Amino acid sequence: SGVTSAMDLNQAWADLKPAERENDPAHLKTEILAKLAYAVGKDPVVANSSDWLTATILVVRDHIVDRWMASTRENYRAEKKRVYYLSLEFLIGRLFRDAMNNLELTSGITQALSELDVDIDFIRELEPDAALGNGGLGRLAACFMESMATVGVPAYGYGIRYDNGLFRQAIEDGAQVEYPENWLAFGDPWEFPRREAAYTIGFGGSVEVTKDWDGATTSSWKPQETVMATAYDTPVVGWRGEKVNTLRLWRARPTSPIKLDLFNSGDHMGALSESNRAKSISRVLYPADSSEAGQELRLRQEFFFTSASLQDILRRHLQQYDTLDNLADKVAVQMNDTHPALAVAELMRLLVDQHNLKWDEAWTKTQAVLSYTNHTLLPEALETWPVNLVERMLPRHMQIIYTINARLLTDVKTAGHSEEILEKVSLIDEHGGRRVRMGNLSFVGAHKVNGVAGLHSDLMKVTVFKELHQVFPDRITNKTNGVTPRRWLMQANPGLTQLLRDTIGDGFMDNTEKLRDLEPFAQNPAFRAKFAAVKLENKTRLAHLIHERTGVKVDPTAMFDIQVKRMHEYKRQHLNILETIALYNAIRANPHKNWAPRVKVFAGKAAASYWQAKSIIRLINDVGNVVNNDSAVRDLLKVVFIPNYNVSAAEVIMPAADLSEQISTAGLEASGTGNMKFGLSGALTIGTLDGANVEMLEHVGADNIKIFGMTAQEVEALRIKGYNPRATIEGIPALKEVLDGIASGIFSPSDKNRYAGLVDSLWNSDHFLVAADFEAYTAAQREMDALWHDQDAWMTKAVLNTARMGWFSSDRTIREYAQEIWNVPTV
Ligand code: T68
Repeated sequence: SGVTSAMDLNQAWADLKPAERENDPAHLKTEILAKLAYAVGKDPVVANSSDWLTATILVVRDHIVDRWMASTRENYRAEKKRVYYLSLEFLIGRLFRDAMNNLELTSGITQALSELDVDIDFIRELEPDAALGNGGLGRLAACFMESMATVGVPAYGYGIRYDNGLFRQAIEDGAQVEYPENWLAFGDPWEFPRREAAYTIGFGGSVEVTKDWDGATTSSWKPQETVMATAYDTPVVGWRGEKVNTLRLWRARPTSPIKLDLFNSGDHMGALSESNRAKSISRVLYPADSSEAGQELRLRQEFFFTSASLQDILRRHLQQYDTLDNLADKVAVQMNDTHPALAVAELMRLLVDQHNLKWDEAWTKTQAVLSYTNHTLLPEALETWPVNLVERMLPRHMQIIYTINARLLTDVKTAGHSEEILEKVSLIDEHGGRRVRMGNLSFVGAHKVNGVAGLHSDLMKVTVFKELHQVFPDRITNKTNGVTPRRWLMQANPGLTQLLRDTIGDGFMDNTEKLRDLEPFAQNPAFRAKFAAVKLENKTRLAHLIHERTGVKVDPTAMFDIQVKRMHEYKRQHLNILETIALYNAIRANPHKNWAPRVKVFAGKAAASYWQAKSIIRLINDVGNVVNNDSAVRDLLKVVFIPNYNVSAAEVIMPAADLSEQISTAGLEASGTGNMKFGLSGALTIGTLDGANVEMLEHVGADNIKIFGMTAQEVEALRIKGYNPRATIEGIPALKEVLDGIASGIFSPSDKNRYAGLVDSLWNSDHFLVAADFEAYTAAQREMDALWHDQDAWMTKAVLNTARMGWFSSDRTIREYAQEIWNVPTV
């Protein structure tokens, strides 16, 4: 090999432009080798794949750190307003490819590694998937963090550094089994522990009231138990690496690790119990989405991270400005759902009890600083806590909530509102055991309250927040969700990204609205062929993953019809699988008709205690078992359930879809974000007029999306009129045949009663109106079959979906929050 002199190397290096210098493979190679030796402690000849990954991540991290410090320094110098995103969930997934892409180091690092005989695609897969979230809400927080860095909003994400993220799902004998997920097993190379950033968090105890010389009273909380919150920081780098923000996650530690007196007296367990009680707060993510956990530990988590974050925010503000007068000019706090709702009471406590502000002044500031995002209208998902639990755990906060409530009710009464309205806006629900309504607390403590799609925001005004909206008509605003195009287009779909760059140039990479330039190419056969080739390549990749994880071989040229998301009855995976069974029956009855070959793909986790959702998972697997082994259907139909759906799986799945299933009961899916990821990669959507599907219809046009079924209005009207599922099912022979088949054990011959509960609930209540939408759904699917046979028409629509999805970038969403809620500039 040619040995270059050090002087030559130095000269070549000096000749490079700064950006090229960073991406220079030779230099990156040196950096990786140095990390391998000095940070990982390995000689290249013995290093394993994980060692190479760690070394490379540490190199990428180094490239972030200078920019991180520069960003932080500049925000401080320019006295910029900071945005704090409080979220109990951040579903970030892997960071390696994301960071590399945003720093534009991908080509340099790929080459450097290849010269070192390391396959980047192999080591990339070794990074654990940080699953500190359940689903859409947590993934939205992650997309927002990346977009805030991209559009130049100085921001901190605040959450909990769970030891165990969302469980790993295995499918055993067709059923979901949960295993702990240990993302920290080998440490997290991205994070920086901040031993100095630690706060005391109190629980329980009592409130002491002291009278001042002038008769004014001061309250002071004397907690009975304290826990330490310590910070771990992860840098979040925006597109093109220009700005870097911070994700700060709190870990719970005992204030005193061990009670030595107890230990010495022989009570070894007792000596550690307090320590375990403290640590348990950041031990595990609650795995239930869209349902209330209702447990004490959950409330402890909520207060723990909210209090630590607010203490940190006030400390940072005071350190810079030495006054709280300008707090609302320099600080915006976004509450992601009601999980951080205690921020309303905690900020009031800190301002009034610790910083001696007058109540009214503190209240004005609190409202000006806080804002709140609602993610669901499902009544069972709206958080409420028993008053006696809050009183016992947070006595001072309960007093503050009572005071806020008393003032609120006085104001509302004075304004002339009725008793009925008073009862609904109250922070306390008095029906059957008194409970604190966290939604109302958040609404009242915030200056803006937003829904996550147009329909959802409209429905908020007439359902959960009807009365509060009457009293505060300017507070509710809409901010339709978005997804980051860096992860969901550039990284997940490199083939399409390259094709787009070759076709319309690079503009779309900085502004996704420029994807519109693609529209004329939808009519261009040569372009459509290339577009179809990319899709086929992505489908082949997914086919491999399916084979690897399920053992089922699928044909990449068949239509990939995909529904991936959390398992929930309102999302109606059962509508999909019932229609699939009907299709199976029809194929068997008429095997030589011109069917469109389909692969039905499902994936998603069910909350461990959600029996009905688990039953649907099992049915999908049982149906797959029968259908996939039935020679009569040949390759016309395959049904697969991919286990352990997570961000990394989504990155393979989204780009490979021909058809995206978004079929929730209208009015129940607040927005959906998977719908956007699919659309961006050119999938056609079959969906109800729900959530952001409504806006997708507006953007892509009615010709390019298949909308079916009842509207939210029709759903409401049907419920009022009285829905009769039995009569509905009796009137649809194909559906009745499907349900009778399931009930007779066709798909579960060893356990004929397995689906009795599921089938009975459809006959007797069918709360999510599966039967009512069944025929419309079937008809829509047959239209998709017909369209599939006309591949030119299909691909034209697919191209137009990609071309018209630019608006759904989370950059657009974040700019709207910045302008209309946070009052911060964007670049
Ligand atoms: C989702 N909500 C909405 N909740 O269902 C979805 N809930 O329509 C929307 O697109 C998304 O939020 C983003 O706005 C959730 O994901 C939860 O995960 C959750 C977790 C804990 C408690 C309640």
